Amino acid sequence: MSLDLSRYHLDGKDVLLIIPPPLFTKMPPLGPAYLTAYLKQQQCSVELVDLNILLFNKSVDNIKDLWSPDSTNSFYQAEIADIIFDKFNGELLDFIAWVIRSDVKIIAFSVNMVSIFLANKLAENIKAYDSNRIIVFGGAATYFIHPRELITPGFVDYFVIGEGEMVFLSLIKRIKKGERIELEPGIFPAKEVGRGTPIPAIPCVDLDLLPFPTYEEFDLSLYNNGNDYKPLPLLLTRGCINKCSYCIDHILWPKYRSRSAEHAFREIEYHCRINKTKAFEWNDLLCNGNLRLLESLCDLIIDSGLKFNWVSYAVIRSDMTERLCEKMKKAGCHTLIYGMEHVAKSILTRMKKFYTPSEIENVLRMSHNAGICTNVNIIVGFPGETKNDLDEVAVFLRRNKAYISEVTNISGFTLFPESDIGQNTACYGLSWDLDPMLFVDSNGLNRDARAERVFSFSKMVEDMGLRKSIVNQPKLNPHIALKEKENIDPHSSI
Ligand code: B12
Ligand code: SF4
Repeated sequence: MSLDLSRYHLDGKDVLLIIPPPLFTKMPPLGPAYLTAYLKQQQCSVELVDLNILLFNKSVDNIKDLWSPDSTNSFYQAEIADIIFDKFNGELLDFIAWVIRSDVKIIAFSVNMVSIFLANKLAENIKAYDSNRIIVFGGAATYFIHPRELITPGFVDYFVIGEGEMVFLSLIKRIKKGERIELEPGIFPAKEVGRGTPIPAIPCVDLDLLPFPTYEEFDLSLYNNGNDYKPLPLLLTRGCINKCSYCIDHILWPKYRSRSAEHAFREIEYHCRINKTKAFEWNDLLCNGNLRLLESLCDLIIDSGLKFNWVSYAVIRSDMTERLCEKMKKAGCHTLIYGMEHVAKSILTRMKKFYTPSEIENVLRMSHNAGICTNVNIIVGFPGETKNDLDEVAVFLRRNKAYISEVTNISGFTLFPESDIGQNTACYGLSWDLDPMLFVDSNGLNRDARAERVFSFSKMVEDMGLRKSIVNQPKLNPHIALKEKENIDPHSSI
């Protein structure tokens, strides 16, 4: 059965922006929403098709599971894309034919590390019909070598690296003029893959200059289908105030920058009035990077009398106060997800997290006492972590059980080669052979032992009676797994 594409009009448009699956389906994706708002403001005509939500809403239950964060534990990322492509082959080929029938020249995809594989298949089919169409990939997956260089052969003309608004506009204008475009900040021509080094886009300094998303291009009724909870994503800041040793998010989003409280509030007011929004989820890495800004925004919300709930990530910081937590609650803060990650002192130090267990305890209790649901994320198997270190986390959770609403993520430690740890493996006492996922730490803890630790810890959290949401232990690339088994050079045939 074909997709209903009747609301979209491609002819005469400068660019088609596609959101390929799989991606979350609770809310519209914020990156593409920012891009379309900016392009429209700059008089560039864009049509946005959220293929992700269209296919998800057509799926039966067992296929819907492919969209769950858990699916990366069962399938390697490229396998998920293969299954979706296979299940929806008819719809996707019809979709490609529909695109090809139009005169839109620039076809862009917003990709993450899973959807990049499906986007590449779509691009391959588009190019097979008409090699003159220009394919652009942007989004989190284009930033680092992995997965950008795992899509071989790639059918992309340009990768946009980093914040897209300004660079994408400039790229579109220059493609339209037929200009020759070489490697430059934010633009990585595909011909450079394997030889050049991409340079991230220069981040926008004054975020108030960017128009906020209105979601006019989206059919908001499609998200969180069948559920009355219809949140919209928001962004107050980009970047982080910290530089934790394992993290790549502060690299993806360099420099901590914020909108003004007034600018963010105008957006909130707009959505409450126009989109009838009753809940928001902040996509910021942390909502409490600038406490004064957070308090000003809470004041504006409280003074306006607008009533809605919001959820956000937050960091543990010792200068959070009871007064601020109470104000946040009054301003609609429903849940805070704290990136607590660990409590053992030696691990926190190596993570470059500068707080103590008693500070964590204080912040969790303060938030809980203010009436905020207080969730935590935990990383298991950090390099050098001993069984005793993890026991300290268990003891902490037990002691603070009454103040913790949920353990949201229990994640097996992921080694990103671009992180501080990945760049300084010797200092952290680890090494890897075939793939970063297969690293062995100074205590000899390998991937299998880490996975075992994740699952037994997760079971213990369950036995404690604590609610838990997601367990992350992503599946290894099957080619690498095979090579590991055969123990031969992985680069020989991949
Ligand atoms: C909030 C968030 C979520 C929320 C999403 C809520 C929502 N509806 O938006 C939730 C919690 C659901 C989530 C889930 C997951 N997430 Co997440 N998430 C984020 C986070 C913190 C912010 C994303 C965001 O909104 N950014 C704000 C917008 C404005 O920025 P943006 O999306 O990057 O878009 C800009 C540019 O990338 C670019 N751009 C984007 N698209 C395009 C397209 C074109 C053509 C162009 C030119 C440019 C361009 O321009 C945009 C504007 O500047 C990022 C961290 C980060 N540093 O970005 C991780 C991040 C995106 N998530 C990540 C991951 C891995 C996941 C999960 C797979 C984790 C898991 N296993 O559970 C799941 C996905 C599950 C699924 N089925 O989709 C990774 C992606 C890694 C990668 N290389 O792809 C990130 C980078 C975190 C990390 N370091 O691991 N996530
Ligand atoms: S606080 Fe979170 S987002 Fe910020 S650097 Fe640390 S892990 Fe990354």
